[in-house]
Amino acid sequence: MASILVSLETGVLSITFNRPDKLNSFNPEMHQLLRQALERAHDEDAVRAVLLTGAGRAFCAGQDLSERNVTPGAAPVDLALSLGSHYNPLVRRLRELPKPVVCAVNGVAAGAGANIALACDLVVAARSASFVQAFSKIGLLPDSGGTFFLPRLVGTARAMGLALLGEKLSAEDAVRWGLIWKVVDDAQLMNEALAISKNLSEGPTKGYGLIKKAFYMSATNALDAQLDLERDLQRQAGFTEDYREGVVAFKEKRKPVFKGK
Ligand code: LHQ
Repeated sequence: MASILVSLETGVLSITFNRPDKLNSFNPEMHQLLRQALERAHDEDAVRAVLLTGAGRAFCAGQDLSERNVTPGAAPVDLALSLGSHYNPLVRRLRELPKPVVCAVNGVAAGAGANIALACDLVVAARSASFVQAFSKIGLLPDSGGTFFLPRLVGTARAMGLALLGEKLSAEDAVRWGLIWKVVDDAQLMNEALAISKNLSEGPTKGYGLIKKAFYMSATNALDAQLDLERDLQRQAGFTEDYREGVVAFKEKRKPVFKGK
């Protein structure tokens, strides 16, 4: 069985982590297949939204620790190599993809698995799901963007508590804290996540890409720079076919038919 399942339906590219017996933890093959799937999402016009989820009871438990040869007395492993070649490019790919990425967190999301979920644009979680910054339990710090996303999403006090204590945060607390978009009953998770993804896949794709860019740049821009950015991106949005269609449809009091152009 492939460690990542990929299917394209009505504009939504569904990507499913598929190592359920290992709680969908990452090995090199999974990184490679995920990279290919996200490149496809980037390159194919038919892909208008991405839906990321996990098979089985977990979303993703981060790095597969059984793959690492960490034993007493063994030579130290350079973890920067793995971050530089796999995790960091993955986080950049998700943030820079000019199409919306929905994450359906179906179960526990731990270590890099939690932060990859947070790198997605819209996170919906099953009520039984949880988020764990497991890193400190093994002597590490949050990676895969965790030290960037967490304080910005929930504030330094809560981010620090999550990182230092490494305790499970329930999906309900995650939504209450503003870490994620929504929590739904377990049985409803995929229906809800698919409905959101389909809705997005029928939207003004180029405009969505510009929304992502503007929000993600606002994390580091001052107001002046952000106002200039909004002006420049709105120029681009105004040149799209979907903008014209949106305005015409509004005037004609009908539902717009966006083509992602
Ligand atoms: C696992 C794993 C796992 C292997 C559960 N690997 N088997 C990347 C590389 C470079 C630099 C450093 O940073 C990184 C990024 C990272 O992600 S580092 C952090 C890696 N992840 C973790 O530390 C999480 C470890 N796992 C856990 O804390 C728990 O298993 C969680 C909270 C995910 C789930 O807890 P439970 O629901 O109580 O399940 P469990 O602990 O009983 O696990 C079930 C099985 O899955 C068990 O195997 P077994 O044979 O005993 O049934 C675990 O060993 C295995 N498993 N995570 N990451």
